[in-house]
Amino acid sequence: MKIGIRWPLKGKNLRERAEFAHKVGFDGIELGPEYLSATTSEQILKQIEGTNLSVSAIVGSLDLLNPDPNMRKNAIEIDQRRILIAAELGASGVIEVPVFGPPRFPNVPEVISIYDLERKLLVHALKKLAKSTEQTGVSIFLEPLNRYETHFLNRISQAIEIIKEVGAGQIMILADFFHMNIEEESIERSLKEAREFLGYIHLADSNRLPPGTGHIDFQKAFKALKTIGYDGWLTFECEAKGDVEKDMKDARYFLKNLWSKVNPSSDLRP
Ligand code: LER
Ligand code: MN
Repeated sequence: MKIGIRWPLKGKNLRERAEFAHKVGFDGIELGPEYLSATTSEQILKQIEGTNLSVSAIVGSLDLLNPDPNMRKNAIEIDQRRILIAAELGASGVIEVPVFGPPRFPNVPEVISIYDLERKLLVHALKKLAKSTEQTGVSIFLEPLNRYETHFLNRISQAIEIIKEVGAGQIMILADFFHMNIEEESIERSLKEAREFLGYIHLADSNRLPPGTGHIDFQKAFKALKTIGYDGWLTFECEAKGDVEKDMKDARYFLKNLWSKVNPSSDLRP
């Protein structure tokens, strides 16, 4: 079981945050754009040196469905560079949320729905990125978000459809338990359906607080992950309830315990 963290972290800069993540017992750290724009891979690796942390994944352009064609082209180029950066960092993939918020394209329902237009544009962009994923072994992780954060990609089944339509490269799914709790009929069933495309996981409870503090049934979800043989990252993306260090230690231990219950042979490092 590889547990990573995106937030919450303590510390002002990457070095301090990496030291915090290591101290709490995490295996990896996920990097957002705040770390990626003005820094080289070498500088990033230097900052986490000695902490034993891996970079689990990095964030992509988040702009593949910009209505401006020049911006879309630019977003693809950013992602091609991010895939190379991910390879240099040893990260498993580049996270893509195709669009946040409401639709930004004009509605022409006589010809095509906004969803179909966006889907076709996304498939076009992903086909271009597929080559870079094949050359590097780094995946693109498509992340469905709940309906209050995006109008477009809300459910795992939609991501599967898009990936099948691309039909090339390592385009995988990022399953975020917080969003799944809102959008999926059953977290376990959707994880099983995603089986061959499931590349990465974001963990939070139903309330965006640390796992174990809401009403998601993590034991059932972990059983589903065991059934499909998932061995990728489980990365925290939640808010702290009180003291960040204590909350992260408790939640990490809660998950390790559950994991060892469903995988009796796994180690339980406190
Ligand atoms: C936003 O809610 C989220 O889950 C992030 O992973 C998006 O990048
Ligand atoms: Mn997420």
